[in-house]
Amino acid sequence: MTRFNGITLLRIACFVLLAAIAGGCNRGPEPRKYELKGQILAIQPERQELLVKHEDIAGFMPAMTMPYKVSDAALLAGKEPGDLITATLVVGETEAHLSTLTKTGHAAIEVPPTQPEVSALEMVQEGKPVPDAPLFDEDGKPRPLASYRGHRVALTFIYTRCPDAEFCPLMNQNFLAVQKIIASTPELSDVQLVSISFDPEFDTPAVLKAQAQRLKADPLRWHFVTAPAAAIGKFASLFGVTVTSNGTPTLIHNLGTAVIDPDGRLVKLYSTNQWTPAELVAQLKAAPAPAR
Ligand SMILES: [Cu+2]
Repeated sequence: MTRFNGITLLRIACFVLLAAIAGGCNRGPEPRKYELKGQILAIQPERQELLVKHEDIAGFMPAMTMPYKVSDAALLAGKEPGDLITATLVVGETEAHLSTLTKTGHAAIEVPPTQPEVSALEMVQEGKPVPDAPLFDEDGKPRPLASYRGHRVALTFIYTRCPDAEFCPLMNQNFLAVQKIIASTPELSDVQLVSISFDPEFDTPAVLKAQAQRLKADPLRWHFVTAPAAAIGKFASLFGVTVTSNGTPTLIHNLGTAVIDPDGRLVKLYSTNQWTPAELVAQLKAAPAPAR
């Protein structure tokens, strides 16, 4: 069941992430409009807000679950959780809302709704600084994201108990392959790999250290880190990664892998497992090398 949910999430998320997640370059006064297709998971009439699991929004955001305001409370009339919808998403400089909302059908909700802890506009954007996070490493030592400034960084989100070979174990194998490539590529000697667990209760520093050793992570290049439970969910949400517990050790989650430049700006975000070690290395090479 959980595996099914995981795969469903992946399928939903399995669209090409377009170059600009949110047009940091689109600074014009004209709001941008996008067609959105998805399913209502929850409605909060008092906030004029819907939680929508939506498909890829071409040019704006990969498939994910996000809260959206509606421009007019009347749009919510007759809508209920499970409804399949099409909508017009209007994105201004400081706010985003749905200006039309049409019910096209109804289906059972497959995945229990998880409210992301950030809004669409807070998501990391290519070319923009990635917010800091109070990470700590396999020795329990503070390793905030900001401490990686001056390095090109590839980070990904995992948890050590993940049973689904196509998810976290694949991210681990991919990072291992990237580690091998950078070890033999002098121009990438500054690169740091960071695997961030979103399961800090189980993934204590000792557990993370064992995982790092099992995977032969080079302590100079690849760290397994996490953050306090109160901070990790929000940080993961910034990358579109949401995590749902169903009461078992297995977590339902999606994926997020990012390349960050030496100034702490996002270069590239992959929101599925559809990337190869060679592609990630190419993104690292494309990022500016740190000043020496
Ligand atoms: Cu996983």
